[in-house]
Amino acid sequence: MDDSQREQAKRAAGVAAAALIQPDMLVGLGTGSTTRFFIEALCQRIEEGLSVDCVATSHHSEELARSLSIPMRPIESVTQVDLTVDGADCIDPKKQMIKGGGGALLREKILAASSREMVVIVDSDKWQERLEGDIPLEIVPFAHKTTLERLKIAGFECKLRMNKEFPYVTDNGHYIALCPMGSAVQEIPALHLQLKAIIGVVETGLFFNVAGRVLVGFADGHVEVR
Ligand code: A5P
Repeated sequence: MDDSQREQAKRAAGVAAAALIQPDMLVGLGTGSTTRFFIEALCQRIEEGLSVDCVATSHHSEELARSLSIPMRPIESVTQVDLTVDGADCIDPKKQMIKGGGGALLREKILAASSREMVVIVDSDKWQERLEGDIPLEIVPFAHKTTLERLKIAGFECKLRMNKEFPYVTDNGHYIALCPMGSAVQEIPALHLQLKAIIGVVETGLFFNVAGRVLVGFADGHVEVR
């Protein structure tokens, strides 16, 4: 897929997700370029008369939604969300995912876990037989050196995500370590538990047992629901 085909596939998935939203839902807004298409399509439905409230998984999505006059609630005030729509960096047939490429994995996981359904929107290149790519880990900043060292001792050579010459800082004031997935066949829940048990790791970008419908967008504009 070239860039414009990927945009088309992401747009198709985002627009299809907006069609799932029912009146008076509390909707979780994910983060990322695919979710942007969803938020814009949701805005159009609101302009056509749909009444919803929304809560965002990141400052970035919150700002985008507010700029489009989408009614927002602060995440602190929310206990139960009807439906959250979010992207993924990679997803496998068990609907296990790597998320957090946009640096928002902690809030994304909290909202996903608080939702009656998490709908995942991806372009077709992200549907893979096996998860691949780095796993983002949200880590405590003041202890990042010792946390990276502990990860290394456990066999995970992680790199700190940088923003130019400074560590990237999440909306929660944490840093992100990028952990290679490695080639060993590994159960995702066990890998998540192993990483999360390391002191200083706040949350991992491995998501499992949380995705409901997955909307896979294709370059020709069609969408498959999996
Ligand atoms: C944000 O932290 C991520 O989990 C995104 O949902 C994920 O990276 C997908 O982003 P794109 O839709 O931009 O590919």
